[in-house]
Amino acid sequence: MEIDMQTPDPLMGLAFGIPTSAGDEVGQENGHRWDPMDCDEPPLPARTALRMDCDFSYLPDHDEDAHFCHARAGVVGVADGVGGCRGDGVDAAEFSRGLMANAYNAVTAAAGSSSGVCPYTLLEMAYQKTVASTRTPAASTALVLSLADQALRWAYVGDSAFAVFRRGRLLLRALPQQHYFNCPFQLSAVGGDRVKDAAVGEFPVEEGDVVVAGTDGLFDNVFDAALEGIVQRCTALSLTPGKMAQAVGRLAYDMARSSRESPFSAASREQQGTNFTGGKMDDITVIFAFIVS
Ligand SMILES: [Mn+2]
Repeated sequence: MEIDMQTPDPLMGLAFGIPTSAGDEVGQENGHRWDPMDCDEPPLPARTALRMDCDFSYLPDHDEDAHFCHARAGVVGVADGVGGCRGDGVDAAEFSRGLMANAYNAVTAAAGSSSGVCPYTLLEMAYQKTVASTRTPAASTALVLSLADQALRWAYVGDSAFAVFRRGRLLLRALPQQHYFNCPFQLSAVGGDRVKDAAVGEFPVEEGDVVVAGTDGLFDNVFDAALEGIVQRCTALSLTPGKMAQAVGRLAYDMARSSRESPFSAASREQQGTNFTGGKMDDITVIFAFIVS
């Protein structure tokens, strides 16, 4: 099976040996707002030039996630086409793919400029270009992360999220934006939420930090503590970002198909009073970005 072939050997069988309880004492970040103009300020002079080494795993279910990794520019993006408009001749992936393609093209065009990419500006530009080129009623979440010298900056709308690990411990976790259970904030050409609703912020990173970004196919299936555990194991094995992404993608894939408690079932019980257990079948996008010097 393809999924088995792409799981790193040392990690086969580990998926269910990892604790799945919620973590504690973790910084949660709902994106304190910054004035988008801040992005025009040059970043602080770098003590040590940091860069990003990134790779991904994508395990499609209905194939409506989209993403990009641009290591040289230090920018990653994740988007999740919202399935509510699937059918009726609507391609629910059209807006997510448009956002990521337009963002990636802009990053490529700007690569080499020294000031770093502003995630909010990039998301706004990608949104405007996508709206100008499509009339689809499809909608999408979106997350853009960028490394500007010593700072990781972000802008996101919805429940595509990220986490930062330092020396194996979860340090920062983006909180999803949702209107109600299983209904994330979403961008579309025909109304809905706006880029100005994005959670934005920045956080000082160090060499050795590990950034994990993904769609709800990851974060609704893998508890933070389990993610922390697998990051520690992968780090001990000196795995590459790509192999780590595959290992975490495999964990999310197995959790989605299990009857075990998941973040999704826990939220379903807490927010809706259901007694559902098990994971969430969904596209799974996982990006690992190592902060290196
Ligand atoms: Mn999803």
